[in-house]
Amino acid sequence: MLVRVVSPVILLLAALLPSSVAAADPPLLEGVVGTNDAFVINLVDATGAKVTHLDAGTYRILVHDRSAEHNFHLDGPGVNQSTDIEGIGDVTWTVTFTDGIYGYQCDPHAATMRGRFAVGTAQLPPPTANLNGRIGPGRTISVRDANGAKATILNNVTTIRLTVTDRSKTDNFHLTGKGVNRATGIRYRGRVVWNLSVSPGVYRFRSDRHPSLRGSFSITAAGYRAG
Ligand SMILES: [Cu+2]
Repeated sequence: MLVRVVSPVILLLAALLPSSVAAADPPLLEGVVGTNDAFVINLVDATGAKVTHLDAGTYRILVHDRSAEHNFHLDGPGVNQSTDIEGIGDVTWTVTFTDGIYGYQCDPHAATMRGRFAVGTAQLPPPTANLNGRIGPGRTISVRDANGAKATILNNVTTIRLTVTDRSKTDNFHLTGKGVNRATGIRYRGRVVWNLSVSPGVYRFRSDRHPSLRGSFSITAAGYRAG
């Protein structure tokens, strides 16, 4: 039989430590959702500033869930805590954040009631992605990022500023996806800039004249609970 033995010396040392050292409280953050049933969710630090980046470590999260229509759901690496939708009241969670992206949201209204922050070495990507679309010269079509790399997966992007350079008189550049359906004219040659609101999902681009000229990229929303 295993017996856990605690040294009397360690117990004595613990008793002699000043309580401020032995029991330092983790930093306090405050989450608020649904004040006056408004569709507003927020996470702030001790100064009242919206949380966008935190050092890795342990924190206390005091959540004020003020509405029976909304909840507060905190999600990310090693953390998944939420209040009831119907329930209201205050609750304090003690959580440990590690390097990565965390999100908070109201589950029934996650499309609009959400926020996110980065911890440790992680950084939030800019919510606007600058991309370059190109059709022609010749039978070529592409969408590339500011560094010239092919756009494949864009994480947590909500808007895209897409500069389209159309160098073909016989093809156009046509982008489709959730909330987006934009095209240049087939005979048009020139440069246009589209500011697009995008949602998680696949966006496809093609020439309407030559459907084999096509490609796609995806928007993802890591740090948020799906649905
Ligand atoms: Cu809600």
